[in-house]
Amino acid sequence: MTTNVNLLSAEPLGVAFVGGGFMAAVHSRASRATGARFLGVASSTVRSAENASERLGLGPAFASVEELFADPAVDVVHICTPNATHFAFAQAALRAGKHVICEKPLATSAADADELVALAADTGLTAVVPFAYRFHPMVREARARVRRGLAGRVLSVQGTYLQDWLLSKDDDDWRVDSQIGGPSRAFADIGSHLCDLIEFIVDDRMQRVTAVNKTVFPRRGLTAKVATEDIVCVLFETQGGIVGTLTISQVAPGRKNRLALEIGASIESLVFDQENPENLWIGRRKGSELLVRDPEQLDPDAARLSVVPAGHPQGYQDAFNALVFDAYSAVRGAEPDGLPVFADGRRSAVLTEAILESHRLKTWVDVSADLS
Ligand code: SOE
Repeated sequence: MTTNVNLLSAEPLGVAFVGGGFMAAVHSRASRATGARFLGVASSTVRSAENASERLGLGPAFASVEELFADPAVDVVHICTPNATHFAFAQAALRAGKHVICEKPLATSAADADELVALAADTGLTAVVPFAYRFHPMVREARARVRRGLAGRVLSVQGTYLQDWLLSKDDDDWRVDSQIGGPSRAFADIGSHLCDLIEFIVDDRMQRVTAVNKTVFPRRGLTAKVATEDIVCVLFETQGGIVGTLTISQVAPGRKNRLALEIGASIESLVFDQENPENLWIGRRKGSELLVRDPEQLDPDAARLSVVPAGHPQGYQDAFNALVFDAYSAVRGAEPDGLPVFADGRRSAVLTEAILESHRLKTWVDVSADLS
């Protein structure tokens, strides 16, 4: 593992952004922290690119996304656009020789995600999907405890990812519309993070899944016919025999972004809640403890991601900063442990299709073909 590539002393990378919404703001703050050179932004119209450029300080507005991809000074492209556009933009960026950080879901079908993985491998370019929750120090601590055997053998997982921003029938967003957001909403948007995090921590893969999905509002706001799900309940079993349940909802009152998991192993239970990311509850038959982030008490992988001393809270943006830092280090030739790449985005697309199929056919879906 090489992680000590010194980004700050190297020639700054030239970066550009496609899209100018909430996620572009998060990406750009993380990119700025590395000292990257901002070369501009493209969006659906020149006017919205200009607007994003002014609001976020991204550099000049490109007249088109093609012009952005053709700029030889651009080393890395951040794709932060609605889901249905990710495939074509990521493909064009790789073909133009750019390193890519593409928002999730990487693609709206597993077949498209396959193509992108193959293209990334052919070009040898760095191709990252920002499963940023992997970059919380206490997530790394949980992973290290499983890896080092401190937690014992993992037996069960209980995961939830709950939000309430789509609670009312008047709430609407492009993610609701399957033409723009893709065939799955709650699972592809947030369930994907949850599954990625579980597989990352327990170092095992779901082998079969069964799901029940619910669309609470058949029409919302401007969307006349809602074909995407508000709630998903999943039962799964991993290749290594871990069993688990997941509840994913975007209509859970009072829950803003509650990704929470409980890993039940034979010696320890490990509980992480991304709304309180400085803590990891470690349950033991005797002597349970609430471990509070303190680099001096953490595994080296978790301590590496602790950017401020204990007692100075870190959060979501810090995790994102760490992801972008590691992605740029990979562009420089490092191999940072735990960097989520296009293969992880593809994995998520495979699970998304399995969840939709399981709900449709009211049956278990075997995803073991994806494990070889
Ligand atoms: C909206 O549901 C959203 O912003 C997701 O798209 C993000 O991936 C998640 O981190 C927070 O919620």
